[in-house]
Amino acid sequence: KGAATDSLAGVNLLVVSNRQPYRHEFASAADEEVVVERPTGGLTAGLDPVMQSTEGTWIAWGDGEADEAVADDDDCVVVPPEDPAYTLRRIWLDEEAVDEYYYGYSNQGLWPLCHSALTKTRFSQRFWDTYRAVNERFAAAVAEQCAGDRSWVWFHDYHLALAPRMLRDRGESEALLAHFWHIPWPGPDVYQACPQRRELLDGLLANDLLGFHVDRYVENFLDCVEDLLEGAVVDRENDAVRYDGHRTLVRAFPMGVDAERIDRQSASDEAAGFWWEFAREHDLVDPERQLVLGVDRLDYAKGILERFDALERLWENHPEWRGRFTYVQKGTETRTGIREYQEYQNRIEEAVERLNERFGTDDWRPVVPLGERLSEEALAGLYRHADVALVSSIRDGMNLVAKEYVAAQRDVDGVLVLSRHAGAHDEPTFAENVLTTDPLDTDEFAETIRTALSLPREERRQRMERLRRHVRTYDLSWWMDAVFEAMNAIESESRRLHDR
Ligand code: GDG
Repeated sequence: KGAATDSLAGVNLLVVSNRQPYRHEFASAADEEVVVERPTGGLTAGLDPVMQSTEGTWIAWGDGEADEAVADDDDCVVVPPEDPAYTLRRIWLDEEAVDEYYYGYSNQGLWPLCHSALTKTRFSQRFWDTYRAVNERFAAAVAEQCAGDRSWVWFHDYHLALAPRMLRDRGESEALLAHFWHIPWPGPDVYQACPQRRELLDGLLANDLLGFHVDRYVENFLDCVEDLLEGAVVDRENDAVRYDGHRTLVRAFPMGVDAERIDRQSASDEAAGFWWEFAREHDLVDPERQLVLGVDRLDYAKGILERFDALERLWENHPEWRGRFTYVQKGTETRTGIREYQEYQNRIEEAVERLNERFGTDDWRPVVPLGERLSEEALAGLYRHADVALVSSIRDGMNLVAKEYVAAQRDVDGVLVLSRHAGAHDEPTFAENVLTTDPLDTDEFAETIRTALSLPREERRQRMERLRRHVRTYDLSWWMDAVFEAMNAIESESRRLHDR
């Protein structure tokens, strides 16, 4: 924990997100016994210790089967179960609300909009009404938890764009509101396609602090405000917006990963055990056969089909590379209730079959799909042994896989191929030390993979060392500290103005 996190003493910290850090599920269909699923990975795992030390409240959609059953009257449980430290307050959503708020407005409206996939957007009045209603319920819950004179509310992501304004409308003018937007923010050209463009900006500008991963999104957001929101004044010098008598600071906070933990996991017995079994099963023990890895939610924004096109081009144009590397696609099914995702996932399956049929031989399977969810240790083992990682997002807020791969590379031997359209690529150390690709340029992408596979050892080491230093310095706790520090500064400034 850094200095800023320590200065949370005395703060009533409220974290508000769609996903909850702990899920309660029945151990089996017949059983009344409840098992608690712990937070894994990234943000939830990173924020959990902060919440435990500040005894705050986390408000989220209660999406576990048993959640409702274990809830007491006011929907709250204290977590973690073995050492209760902070309150988890669940918002219960019925199937229709999940369909319209989550699968609807959030993931068929805002997700494709923010990833500039306009032909995939579906905006409907029904989706919008439910999105508003659910945001209103979050705002009501937050309002009930705001107590004392130092409530800091930290909203997460695109599911909750309206909640900050709704909270203000409930009379919470004193609470300090921050919002982190985990996905890209598009420029006005794209953004204006959204029928609710003004309402969303209005909702977000009720925050005191609005965070994005990189400057590009900050600029895009300010451009949208300037072009589309009457009455708002953009202060470019300070990256702030004055609107409706309120000032919002808009800033970039490039999110990091818990690099130390991932490095440790990559050296664990579990990582080694998983790796050896996997390597034997897929003929990867041979040092002449390299491993190329992709790890994604199976989402069209990640450019997975484009990756298969590039691999096909590579094996087609350079037959000498057949048999010399295996591509492993660790893919997690996601949002399968949405037609576009179902279709995308089917097309991925077809591509895997096509490549394996076209190039496979008796002793070499070119593409190995891996669908099951891996433990963090097993995943770290895979990262550690991958000679090349491919991150080929068409658009991506940050992309943590790129950073996790670097963090797990304790043998300092692998090469990261990274799309110029992933937020991570905006960080100069990444841009300088990865092999940059443009996933839509199939020939170039194929050549970049070939270059990665044959990069001399010394160059690989130099690049990876610089990347590793970077992800260790700018890790997850650095990121949280940066956000808390910014909140602290805003609070001090407003107190100073108040006291004058
Ligand atoms: C959004 C933004 C932004 C995947 N398979 C397994 C597994 N994973 C974990 C990875 C990684 C996470 O899932 C994926 O994170 P990304 O950052 O790549 O992507 P999104 O899910 O789209 O996240 C993105 C992020 O928010 C944070 O702000 O970077 O741009 O789209 O952590 O490790 N984890 C385990 N087993 C798996 O099989 N344990």
